Amino acid sequence: MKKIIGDPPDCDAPDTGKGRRGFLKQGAALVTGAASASLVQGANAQGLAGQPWERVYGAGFTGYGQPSRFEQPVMRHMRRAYGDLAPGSGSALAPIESLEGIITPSGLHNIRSHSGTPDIDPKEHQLLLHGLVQRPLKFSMEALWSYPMTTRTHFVECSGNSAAALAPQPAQVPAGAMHGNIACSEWTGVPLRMLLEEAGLLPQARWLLAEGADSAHMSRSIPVEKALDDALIALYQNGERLRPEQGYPVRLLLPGFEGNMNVKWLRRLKVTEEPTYTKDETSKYTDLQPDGRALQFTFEMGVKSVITRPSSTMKLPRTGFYEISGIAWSGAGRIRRVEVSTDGGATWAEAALTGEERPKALVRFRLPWEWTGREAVLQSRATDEKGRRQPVRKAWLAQYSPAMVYHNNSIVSWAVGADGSVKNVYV
Ligand SMILES: Nc1nc2c(c(=O)[nH]1)N[C@H]1C(S)=C(S)[C@@H](COP(=O)(O)O)O[C@H]1N2
Ligand SMILES: [Mo]
Repeated sequence: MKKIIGDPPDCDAPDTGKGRRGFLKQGAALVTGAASASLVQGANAQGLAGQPWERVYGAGFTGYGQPSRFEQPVMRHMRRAYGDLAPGSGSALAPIESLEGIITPSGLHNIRSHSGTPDIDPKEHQLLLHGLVQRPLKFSMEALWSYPMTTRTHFVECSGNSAAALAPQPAQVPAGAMHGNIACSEWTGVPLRMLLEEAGLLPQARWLLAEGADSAHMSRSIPVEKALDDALIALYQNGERLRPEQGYPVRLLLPGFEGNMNVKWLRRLKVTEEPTYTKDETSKYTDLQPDGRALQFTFEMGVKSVITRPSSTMKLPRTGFYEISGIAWSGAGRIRRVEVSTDGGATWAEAALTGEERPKALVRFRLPWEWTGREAVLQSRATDEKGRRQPVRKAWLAQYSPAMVYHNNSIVSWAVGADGSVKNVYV
């Protein structure tokens, strides 16, 4: 028999036990709330005889890891506008009802594309910067990858997110199928300001045309102030190169601005004096007013939140303690407060926040809740650092034409039935 080589020691720092004690203290408070852990009776009842996987050698390493096979059902929600005719047009929404924390795994990032995902060879792709500049420049990807970079966490939300929640009747679908046209990633790239300074803006420069290399040549006009502020030429997403669906090899990232302006597969930036009035900002992405006129250039995404757990189509298996959990964000900056109601907005309690120090990023909110078995209506209401607060659904609807489909940031309501079923309702 071969000698068995011991597992090499790892280099983890010793556990000080500090964090653990804190956790145990908090845990004790929760157990009295009758969470779902079961009581152990007697030493033999602990099941320490072991499971089959404890007695065999485990699987080998993988070059690129995948979720547990028991998690396979966690998938994006497809909204393919033209079905098989154009399988990459429309949206694939993030399954926010199955996710926790703040970062959306890259493989579950929402996708919103007008003409599919182009298969771009980075050796052939270039970014052109021209127009009202002293020195027009062309960047190969090799060149872009060698610039100084910065890393920031931001959400990207399609302005059509939650349009499904404007349907006359509340759809009974998972939260992500309605409100999942949003994701939050850690993005790394070159500040656009750096490239603009290298090219040298002429005094008349006011706008930038940003154009994608997909067959739709999706393009938008960007105010030069935003380009010089926090705009990023994004090259990495959650530590690895951008995913093809997110704009590989290069996308424009405009933190807090509507998803559409975050041009993927970026091939051209043209500095102009006026907006270009592209097809994508005239035929679409305008806000229809009650009098039939369309308001153009609503760049900043509103303050918003959604309870993800429990949410539509879920079922509470028992009465007792639950943690209400959800996501909040604002295009204007940081989230200052999220309040949660369990009685349809009659009373509100302040939720605990995680990640609220980051502007224009997802924040996780949580609130403990004791479900007694009675009917309840769960709502969340976010307020941002500019003091803006989510409107109720009726107030939001009153601002626009009934045909308006963009920028729905109104309060979302989930009704819990006496049987524990959770339904989408309009309040
Ligand atoms: N070139 C190009 N850029 C694009 C799009 C597109 O179809 N083509 N879709 C836009 C829209 S409408 C949105 S909401 C965001 C979505 O980004 P994501 O797919 O990474 O979530 O990309 C924007 N950038
Ligand atoms: Mo979008």
